[in-house]
Amino acid sequence: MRKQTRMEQEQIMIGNPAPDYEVIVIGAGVAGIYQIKRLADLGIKATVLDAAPDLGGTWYWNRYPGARFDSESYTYGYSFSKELLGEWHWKERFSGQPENLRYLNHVADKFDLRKHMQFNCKVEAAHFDETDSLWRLRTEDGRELTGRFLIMATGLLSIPTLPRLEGMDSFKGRSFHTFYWPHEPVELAGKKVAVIGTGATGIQVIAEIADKVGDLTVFQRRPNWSAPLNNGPISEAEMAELRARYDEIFATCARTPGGFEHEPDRRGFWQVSREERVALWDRLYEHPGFAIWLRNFREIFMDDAANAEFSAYIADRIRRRVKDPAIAEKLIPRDHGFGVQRVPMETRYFEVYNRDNARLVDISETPLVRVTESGLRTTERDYDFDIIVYATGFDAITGAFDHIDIQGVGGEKLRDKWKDGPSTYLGMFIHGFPNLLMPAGPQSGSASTNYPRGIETGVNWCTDFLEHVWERGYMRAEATAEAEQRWTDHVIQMYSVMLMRKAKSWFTGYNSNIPGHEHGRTRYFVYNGGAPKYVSRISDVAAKGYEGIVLTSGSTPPATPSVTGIAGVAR
Ligand code: NA7
Repeated sequence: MRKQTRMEQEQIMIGNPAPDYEVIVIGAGVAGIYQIKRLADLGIKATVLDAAPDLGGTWYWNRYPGARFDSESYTYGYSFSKELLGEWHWKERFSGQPENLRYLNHVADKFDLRKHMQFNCKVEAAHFDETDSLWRLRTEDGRELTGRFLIMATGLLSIPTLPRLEGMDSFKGRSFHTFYWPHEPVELAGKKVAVIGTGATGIQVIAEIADKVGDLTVFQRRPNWSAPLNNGPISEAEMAELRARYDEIFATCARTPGGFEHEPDRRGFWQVSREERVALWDRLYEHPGFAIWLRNFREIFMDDAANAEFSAYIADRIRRRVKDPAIAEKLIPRDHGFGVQRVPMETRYFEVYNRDNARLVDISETPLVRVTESGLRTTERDYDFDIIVYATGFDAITGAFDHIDIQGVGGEKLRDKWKDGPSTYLGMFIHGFPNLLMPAGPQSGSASTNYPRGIETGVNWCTDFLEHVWERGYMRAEATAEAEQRWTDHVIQMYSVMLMRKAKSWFTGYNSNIPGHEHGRTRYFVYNGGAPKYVSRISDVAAKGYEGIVLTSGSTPPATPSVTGIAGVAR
């Protein structure tokens, strides 16, 4: 048993152990920043812990060239403050990492939030204390903190994963995962650079550095469907127009399944002629952002034949852009259709392969064998490099949870409970882990939609929930097993109609670099019902007095829930 700290002993002696904080938030990214803003406004004693040296989460870490939003900048920013909306000028339609990080810092400074944040503070363990109904956290530097509520704002893609290749430590040049791209400028001119991975990250970094390096070699295991981002600057005048439309923009985002300004074409794929379909696609190919994905016919996501026709259209686009027909064919995915994996948006990506200094190595044909002192070896030959860039993805969605020793009631470990995939109630609660909230958790609406829009929804809901709890003097909140089962079943059932259920993608939990995450062992990570339905579900739960959640005043829950009903979780 863990030895009690002096403070704990004193608290127990006075008979009313008070936690250090009413709320501890883990993660100072987009979600954590807004969460602490809401809590600070309420005057709640709360803190944010983050392992990084500063705030920003995703935008603190991912400093690789080309890192930028695929969401329209003005739909990515927070909507909670008119003053903030009025003063911030997004310089590009799809803003890059440096500006994004500046924005988050501006928000934190404007609302004086830094004083509530602790950096270089890596949480190693979080154990629920059933006697005192609070969370006991231990940080890497040996500190212990207690909080009545624990809010996980740890991000969807915050644990990068590397290939498991022999010799990775032996390489004499520089190598890094894109997530850990160095903070100081990396000299690329004249350098021989390898990029492994052609997901959203690889596609961004490859296109950005191709004309800056001496020589670029891309190691591609599977191509991804990708289409032009069509980025551009936002002038002062355009920004003024956008500001005037903010209410309308956010109202549209709230109405659309993806939480973007993009609304699906509801005419019906098979109800319009082939010529009309192609006319739409020609327009969408030139349209900025995810339009090609989200303004398209909805059948693309569910109907194999519709998806195949559209995929063939995009394949032709790729053939038109890549001069060498053999390379073009290698860049066209064969194992999945367009849009069933997360669609990376690109800026002159396909043209990279027309350059004299760039080459594509198809490692599905000639797999990587090992890393050598001077570069990479495939089954065919050795390659020499100065820099190896791993754009190899993340232990997505649940990775950040698995990296903390989270223990709930009876010492149950969350990583054991979620061994084969997450199960949650509303993507916000976990049965057996009382007083733990996830404003943008697995199986919530945020992961599959415009993330900050989902985050604001989740944070607002969680904050309202906590106010409900505090106003009534409850100490403990836990989702019932039944509520969690029904929600998880609902999430699983929604996958069954989506083509994406078959995808080898982080949306289904696939990651070849993590044992147990092989393709076919589907993890039901995201709520696929779209933002409006998700909001309607969680609002309904709140309106019904937070049904599915047992709220109790004392430390130990009663045998029969005293407050909220546990039957009839809204479906
Ligand atoms: P992704 O989308 O998971 O892509 C990872 C890429 O790395 C993908 O092409 C993988 O090929 C490749 N990969 C991974 N491991 C290996 C090994 N061991 N050998 C060769 N190639 C490998 O991650 P991203 O960072 O690009 O994007 C993640 C999200 O960030 C993105 O969706 C946005 O929301 C932002 P595979 O497909 O597995 O054959």
